[in-house]
Amino acid sequence: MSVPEEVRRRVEALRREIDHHNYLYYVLDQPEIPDAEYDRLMRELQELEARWPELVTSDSPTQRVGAQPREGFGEVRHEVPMLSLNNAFSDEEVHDFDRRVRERLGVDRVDYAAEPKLDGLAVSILYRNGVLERGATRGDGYTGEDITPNIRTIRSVPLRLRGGGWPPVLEVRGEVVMPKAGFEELNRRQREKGEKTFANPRNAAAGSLRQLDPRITAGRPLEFYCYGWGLVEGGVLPGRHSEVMARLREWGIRTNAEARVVHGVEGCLAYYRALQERRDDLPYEIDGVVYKVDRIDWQERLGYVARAPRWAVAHKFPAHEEMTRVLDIEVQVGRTGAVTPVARLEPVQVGGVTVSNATLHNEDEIKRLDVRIGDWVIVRRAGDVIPEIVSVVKSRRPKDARVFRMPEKCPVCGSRIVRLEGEAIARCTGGLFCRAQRREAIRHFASRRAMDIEGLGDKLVAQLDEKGLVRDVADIYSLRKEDLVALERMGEKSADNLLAAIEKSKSTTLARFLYALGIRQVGEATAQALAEHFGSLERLEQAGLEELEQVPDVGPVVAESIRAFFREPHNRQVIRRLLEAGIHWPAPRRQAGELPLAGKTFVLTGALSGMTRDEAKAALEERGARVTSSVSKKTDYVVVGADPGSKYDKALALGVPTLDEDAFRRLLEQASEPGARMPEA
Ligand code: 5U1
Repeated sequence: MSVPEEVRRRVEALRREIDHHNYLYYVLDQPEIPDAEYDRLMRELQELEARWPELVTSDSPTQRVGAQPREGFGEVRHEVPMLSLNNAFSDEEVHDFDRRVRERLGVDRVDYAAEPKLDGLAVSILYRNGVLERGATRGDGYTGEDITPNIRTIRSVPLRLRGGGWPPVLEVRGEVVMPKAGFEELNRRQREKGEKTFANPRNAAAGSLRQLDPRITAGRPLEFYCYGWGLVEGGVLPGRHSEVMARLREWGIRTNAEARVVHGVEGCLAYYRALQERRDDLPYEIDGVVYKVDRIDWQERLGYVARAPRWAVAHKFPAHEEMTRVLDIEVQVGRTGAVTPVARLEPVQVGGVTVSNATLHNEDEIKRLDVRIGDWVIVRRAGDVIPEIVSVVKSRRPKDARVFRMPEKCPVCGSRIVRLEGEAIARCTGGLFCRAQRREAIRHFASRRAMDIEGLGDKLVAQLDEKGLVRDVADIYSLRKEDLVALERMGEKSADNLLAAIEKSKSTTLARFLYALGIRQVGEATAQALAEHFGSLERLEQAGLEELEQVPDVGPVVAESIRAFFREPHNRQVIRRLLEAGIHWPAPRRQAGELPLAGKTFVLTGALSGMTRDEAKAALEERGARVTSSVSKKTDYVVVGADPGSKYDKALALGVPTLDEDAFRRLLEQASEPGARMPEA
């Protein structure tokens, strides 16, 4: 039986609709329908194609993972070679680049297309008559590997172009990356399955893309960002790089939202600095920025030298990875008794910061890396996280390199160190008898995101403990001025300041207080969720496992840890003394769902004059709002302070309402009033 006309039409309509939602989701970052609805469309299409196989086409959205594993990769010759970029490592080198460009062109100033340089894998994707025909790696620039089935699994790569007017042959080029969050999640899953983890997102992206079985690639969180083009036949593209990129975007190709046209070398350097500031907040890793002469006729006049264009340069950020030597491996005892091996390193500059220690996490990690004392290692520092050792340079291993052994006794208190079956972490059994655990617990309690006692840092905690003045966190509130001035390096003024900070800390929130207690498994987010759910300490203390597990993110292990904490008489006594000392928080006025900003999502960008970002976030959360880091169509408001970042541009582009500082304050005031509900954005 031939395919009924209405089935044919429905299949085409479904494909158009799914392609449209892919475009909204991956290119514009503006999803319009919930995932469940998307899944329903996809399922309907799959069912129709299963019933009528003659309707299946290679560009159907169902055909991302069709292929079976292959024997090896075929070769692809790049008709237009995939060149590399020259690098600039300083402002001076960028000035030199700009001067050379201007001199060759005989002009005073040049507009550059600037964008992040993603740390991934360069690929070429060829569309013929708007349909994806071939995907290839860069290889040596002239010959790459045919990875078409793998490229097809990447959802941000359209299987066919949108709209019309594209050249019949259009090769786009760009970077395939694994976003940081996806990388962490992949490594977590790999660890759980006992499989190999990846050293960094770039390696993970490369490993995923070079899988012979595209079904494995399909399960990896890869994304594609286009930065240019290669072979173009039978069509005319606009005259500026930035305009071509805008056109590609209209055709459904994802380009980088951070790309800007900047004016002259000053514009380049300002762009570099702004992006460097935000480097750690970006969802993917970047290793610099790229500047390209925007006018294509000027690019053509400048031409190439060796294998790199004269019209572009990569301005690199300081490296996130460096090589150095392991001088020793020691263990550190944390506030929960966790004994963490730490590598003491020959100090090295990594991304502009001197690194002399790197965490080794646990014994299994040391075994996995096979790191020994004396080894040369690659250290990596990304964002605020503690530097890590990525790998060992085995070829440089000295003959006398020593294997690390976990000590049997705690180096601080001499108690036994045990590692329970099934646990990766070894622990000191000394409890609060262990000076390290005691001090860490006090430091944590006083830390900025907990009780926020300014001035109560490492050294002072050590002195207070040594003198026996503070043995547990409740002792902080019995400190007297005469105790303090007797300490080393403590003048009258510092003592007054510290006492004032201690006094100020008494007025807090339940979430901060719970976090400050240092209950195992209860981080900031869980403390917040517990505070929202229970509203009072008494209700939380009395909660059973079942009720605890109803709180978002609280599973059996966390619930048990909370119960164990409150069962312990010593903990209950410390809490009682803290409350007697005057620690208090606002009584719950309403259940979380009834708070005035419940259900509203906010994003903060730029600096507010009267409050820090953490304070603004806390004020919103107290009123029931959610604060997220990226703007989407689902964001209700973007709060815009001085010097806002690209989140502001995105809010404008998506039509998300923005609030300046005054409007934000008014909103907070309104939302403090009893019974207040926020109007719809
Ligand atoms: N963002 C970006 N990365 N990247 C890499 N643009 C860009 N352009 C490149 C390369 C190799 O090359 C062209 C300028 C030829």
